[in-house]
Amino acid sequence: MPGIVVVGAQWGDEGKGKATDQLGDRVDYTVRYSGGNNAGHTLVVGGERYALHLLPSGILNPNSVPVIGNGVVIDLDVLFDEIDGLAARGVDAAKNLLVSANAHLITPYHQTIDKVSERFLGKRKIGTTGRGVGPAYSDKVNRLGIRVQDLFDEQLLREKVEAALWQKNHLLVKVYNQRAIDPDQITERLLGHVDRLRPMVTDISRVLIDALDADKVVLFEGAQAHHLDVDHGTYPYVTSSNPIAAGACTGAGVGPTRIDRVIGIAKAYTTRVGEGPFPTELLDADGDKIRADGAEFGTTTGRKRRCGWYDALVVDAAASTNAFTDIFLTKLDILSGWPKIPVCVAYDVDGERHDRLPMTQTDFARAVPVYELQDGWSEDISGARTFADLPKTCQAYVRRLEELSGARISGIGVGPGREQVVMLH
Ligand code: 2SA
Ligand code: GDP
Ligand code: MG
Repeated sequence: MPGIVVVGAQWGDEGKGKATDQLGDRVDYTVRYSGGNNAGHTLVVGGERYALHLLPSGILNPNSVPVIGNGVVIDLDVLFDEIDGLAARGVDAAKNLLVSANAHLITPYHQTIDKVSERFLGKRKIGTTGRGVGPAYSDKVNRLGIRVQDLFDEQLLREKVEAALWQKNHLLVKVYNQRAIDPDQITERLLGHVDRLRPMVTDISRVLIDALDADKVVLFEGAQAHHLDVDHGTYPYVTSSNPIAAGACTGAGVGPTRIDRVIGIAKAYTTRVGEGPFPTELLDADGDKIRADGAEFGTTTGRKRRCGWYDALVVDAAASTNAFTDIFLTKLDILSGWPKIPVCVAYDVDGERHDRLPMTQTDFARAVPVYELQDGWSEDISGARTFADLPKTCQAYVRRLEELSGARISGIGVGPGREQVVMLH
């Protein structure tokens, strides 16, 4: 089973980092294919917590080659800070890391534009992470982006930075009331990374195709999630890339027939960070309790995550579009102690019942959840290692989610630690 994709089934932070790490020793290559350092993937190994933003979670597995694909936008300052931070903790992330020559770079002007445009949007802001991700992807699509390979041609780099800044400086000065950005300063800053970066840069598509041909196991690690996908998510409240499974093909350069398994990662409840519709959101003390119990704060920005009950329509939509072969259900332990647990099984939109996501965002934003009440359990389940260890009502909760969510559940997270899992298949 050589090509595996891990995808978030909700709005991110489902525990993709931990799920990726779970596949552990069997994986030869771990590939980030979308997003940038807006991501925050947390792993807890031997009691040590690692929060990764740009490097794939496989970095902690010494047998797996970490790869950054062409679909990722890279802030080189962040990349090398992350590598140095890991080195200080005894992890040599630079040793095997491979970076696509076609990946685009996030530069300081992308961060500036991200922040000022959010301010400018006011009430209509997206709630971005402010890391410059959206503006870097805009430049990519607008054919004004700077790619990793441009660093190796100084003259070209200077011309490209100048071209990219020409329009932006007008905008920054005239519309956003900011200072113009000096292209030479940016170019020098980028060139400062060249020597360290050069040995890592390669044709990632070729490397991965050769690996797959040799029956190596390649794990594509999604960032963000289905409902933050720029095409399939709750647009415009989305990120600017394609986190969906198909994004692994464009973002790493492998054909769809190379993907054998797509694992959807779904939290046992729902969270969202940033703006946008969220039908099962709890704006009361129950939401606060889930946030406190689940430590639901942004791994990158520290922002409070919005919390709510499990929404089966949200996961079902992700299961269909991504063709999940199975689901890894995370954070089930956080639901211990609720006498009854509501699960959203349909929406009411202006009196009409919807069993699937409505077609338009106008309807989705007005959707009122129709809940089914499941019996809860009071036991601490963080020590469970087999399905039989779980209380009967907890087993029934899992089975009901499985029926509603469009794919079989193959594993369950019962705590943040690497060992805190119940495997079903
Ligand atoms: P951006 O910065 O342009 O990608 O923001 C656009 C939307 O995408 C959301 N987004 C995320 N949602 C969940 N988790 C993310 N990573 C961090 C984490 C988030 C954090 O692991 O906790 O620390 O705040 C992530 N990255 C982007 C974002 O909230 C916007 O809604
Ligand atoms: P990602 O972006 O999908 O990788 O998720 P994040 O790392 O942003 O957020 C998930 C959080 O939940 C992290 O702090 C993980 O350590 C933690 N986590 C993952 N799985 C579980 C689980 O099954 N139970 C508990 N209690 N925590 C978990
Ligand atoms: Mg996260």
